[in-house]
Amino acid sequence: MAGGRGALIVLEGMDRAGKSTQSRRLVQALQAAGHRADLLRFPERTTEIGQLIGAYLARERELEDHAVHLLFSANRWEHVTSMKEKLHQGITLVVDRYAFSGVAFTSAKENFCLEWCKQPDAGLPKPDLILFLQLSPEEAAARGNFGRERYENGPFQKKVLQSFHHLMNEKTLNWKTMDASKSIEDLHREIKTVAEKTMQEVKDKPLGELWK
Ligand code: ADP
Ligand code: FDM
Ligand code: MG
Repeated sequence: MAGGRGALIVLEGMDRAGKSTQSRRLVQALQAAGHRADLLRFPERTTEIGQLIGAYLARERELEDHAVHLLFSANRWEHVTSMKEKLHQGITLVVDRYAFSGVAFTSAKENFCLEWCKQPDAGLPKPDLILFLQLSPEEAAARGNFGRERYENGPFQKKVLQSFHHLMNEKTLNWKTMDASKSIEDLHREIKTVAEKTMQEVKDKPLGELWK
């Protein structure tokens, strides 16, 4: 592979931490610097599965909790072939939420354990870097009120955050916690620096498998 593979870089964090802003900004900056980079987000609401998820999140339809968990995972699996192709062509993928959101949100529900939640995503392309954008609930609230989507309420988000902390304890994954209270530009510069370092480090390394 001339030039090596692209890096798989995931942004995670609580609602309004700046994941979507920073992932867009990072892709723009990488492209402007001459790298090949693409933006992905999960859920990817444009596919048939994604439309079902979108309707569930908008509260337009009900789905059983296990079933919707598997749909979120299936929505990632349906993109795996194209993700691997791009990575192997040397394109870096910046992903706005991934399996960690999947596990954190479902395991915040009653009667779901972390292990069951992780299983459907085991074997997905393993991120080379996971940036956790950390922001207090108070600072997040200052960025605007919750919208009307499912899961957008304080008590549930608190449980989600606890689940994220469990996942971040896994040392086989390259988590980096970023202070998301910084300005958009300052945070962007930090993110771009760690992203470019990771891209350099992994270009000749094989892509891993998540949770395997
Ligand atoms: P997320 O995708 O994590 O929910 P967004 O990127 O959509 O978050 O940002 C949520 C809101 O906060 C948007 O209105 C965005 O413009 C604003 N925002 C994002 N990052 C910052 C920041 N570093 N400082 C202040 N406001 C921000
Ligand atoms: N979400 C996201 C899940 O519950 N499971 C998942 O696997 C993923 C990727 O969907 F509430 C939740 C998290 C959030 C919602 O919102 C997606 P955004 O604003 O599109 O990120
Ligand atoms: Mg977002």
